[in-house]
Amino acid sequence: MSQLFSRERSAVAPGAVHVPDWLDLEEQRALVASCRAWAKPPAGLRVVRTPGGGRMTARQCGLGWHWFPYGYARTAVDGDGAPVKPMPTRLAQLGRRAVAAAGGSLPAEIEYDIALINFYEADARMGMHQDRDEKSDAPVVSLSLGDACVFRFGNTETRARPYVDVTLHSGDLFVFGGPARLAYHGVPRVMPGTAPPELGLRGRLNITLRVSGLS
Ligand SMILES: O=C(O)CCC(=O)C(=O)O
Repeated sequence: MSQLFSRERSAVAPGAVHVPDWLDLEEQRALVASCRAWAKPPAGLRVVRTPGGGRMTARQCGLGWHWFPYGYARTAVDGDGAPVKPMPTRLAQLGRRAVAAAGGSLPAEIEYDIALINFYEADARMGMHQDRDEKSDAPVVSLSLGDACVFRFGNTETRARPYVDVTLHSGDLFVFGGPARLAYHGVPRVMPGTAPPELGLRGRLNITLRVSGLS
């Protein structure tokens, strides 16, 4: 990505690390192609409805486990009911490499077994929330593809300030674990038209890797 200042890796909060440009263009292309396949039915991208009657503007599907508000299932219980697609070994390995790249390590017996794929069109966003439906405190690994976005990373107590806004670009890695594992976070804004043209993607994809702690 060409820009005036190079983007540096940064510790956004204790336990939260942003690694810009972690995925090269070939890796990004391969992940976008896979996301296109994962997004298809059965158990493909769906609109997520919340118990209060709202609907999330980012569409989502899962691999390994299906997340719904607020739990995990092996089938798309709030979608077409189909069995969730399996967690690819290469994503589990990517999660482990991501933790290492962020300066951490994952015990050998722990494996990433959930991938949530979020697709954001220009006006989609995600409200401040905690990732708290897992039974494991392993770090959350987040990969960005396509349009850049503002990623808001806050504190563990409240959705409100203090928080930090970080611009995530295509290929960026963000990992949060340890004292930051239950920090509130969200995506207040996507920046339409900022995806690398070579990627052939309009919009933003986010792949979030998690350890379920479920059997
Ligand atoms: O799209 C992102 O970067 C954040 C996704 C997220 O917070 C989630 O899936 O829980």
